[in-house]
Amino acid sequence: PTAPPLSRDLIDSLNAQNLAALQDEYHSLGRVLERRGCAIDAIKQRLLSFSLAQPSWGTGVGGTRFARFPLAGEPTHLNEKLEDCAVVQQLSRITPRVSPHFPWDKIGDARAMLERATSLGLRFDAVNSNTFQDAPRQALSYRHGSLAHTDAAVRAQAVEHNIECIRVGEALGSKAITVWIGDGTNFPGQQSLASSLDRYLESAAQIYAALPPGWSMLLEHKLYEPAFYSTVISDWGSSMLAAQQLGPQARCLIDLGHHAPNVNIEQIVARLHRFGKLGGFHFNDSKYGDDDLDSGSINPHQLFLVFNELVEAELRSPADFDPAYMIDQSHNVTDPIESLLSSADAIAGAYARALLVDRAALTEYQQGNDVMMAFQTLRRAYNVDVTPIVAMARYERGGAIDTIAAYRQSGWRPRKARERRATSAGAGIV
Ligand code: AOS
Ligand code: ZN
Ligand code: ZN
Ligand code: ZN
Repeated sequence: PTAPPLSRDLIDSLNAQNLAALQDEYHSLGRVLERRGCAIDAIKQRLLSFSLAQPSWGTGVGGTRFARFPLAGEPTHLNEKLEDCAVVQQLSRITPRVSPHFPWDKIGDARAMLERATSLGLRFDAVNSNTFQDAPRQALSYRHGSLAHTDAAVRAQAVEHNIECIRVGEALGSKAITVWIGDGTNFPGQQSLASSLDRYLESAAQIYAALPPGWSMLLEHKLYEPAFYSTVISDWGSSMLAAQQLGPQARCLIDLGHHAPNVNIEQIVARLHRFGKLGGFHFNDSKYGDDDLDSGSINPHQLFLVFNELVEAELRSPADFDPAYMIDQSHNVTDPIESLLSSADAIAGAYARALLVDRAALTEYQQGNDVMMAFQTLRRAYNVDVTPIVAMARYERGGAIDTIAAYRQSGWRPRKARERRATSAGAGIV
């Protein structure tokens, strides 16, 4: 039996107030799209099968290396994080899975945790290992690296942790492990750039060998931070070569914030898919680096172009198209639930816009080198306000038409502020 956290009556009564306006806007947009030969219901239908994972760590307030400002009522452990994810899911209806992070999330009895998630209407997505910091009472330190460490004993410990994550993930019903490492250097000469990659490949192969059938190993590249001169898996090229060497179950994960400024990420999407290595995404937005700001808040056009490539990739080869979508953000100054709701909406909106692109016309313009009309074909889709389609799909799935308003009316956070213990300013920095 599933018991979602918010009152159904509240959502229904707020939806009742918003429904007439939504229907009016949906039908009016429907007429606009019909004149372009596009059926709004078909777009909505595609949205009905679109979903994203939430990061367990995204439910807590994030911070920077300078400070973290706790929020009264934020979750303090996985049980409470799941509750908050369930709130997001109940309102948005496109975030039914949660991606846990070990050892940040203490699982205890995995079967009980799975039951708890199921009772809240949630499932578990990719497990995340953590060898970028030392856990309390850990035997050997990751100060100078983990999977690529010079000392074989440290590498073995890091491999072991990843394998443990896979085992816990199996019990949780997960199907993938995401591996992001902090390994790299701060000084030229600090490490051999060649040997550190060799060591990584050797360790990664041991993790790969422990993958159950049907599982994926997602390699997440990142060009800097915490290492500031070089990182071992710095870019999609390194990630791709590693994934190719590891085998078919290894694929690449793109965190939108993990590239140098102005890198053409949509092209990376097309490249990875072309070679069967597009594993998944960590959605967020950024202005300068791995800022982990809310999806679509800074550069919604880039998000649209990424989805444009995704829609194209799926059309090209539907059989091997199965990227894992997840939000990976640090909510430092907002209520994390509101950021997750807003981001889920932005991501679904980018997808909806990409679905509006007239593919046949685009191909024709591209083929005929009609540069301006090819561009206009994308522009026309991007310019559409898709809010009514996204909201109608959400409503039909049982969610709230206005998610943030419903969340605020529910009084969830003030209630949790009375129930949950306070967190500290130093803890839980992501
Ligand atoms: C780190 O920069 C990466 O984005 C990882 O995905 C990381 O594990 C996650 O953000 C939690 O810190
Ligand atoms: Zn990430
Ligand atoms: Zn990151
Ligand atoms: Zn990021």
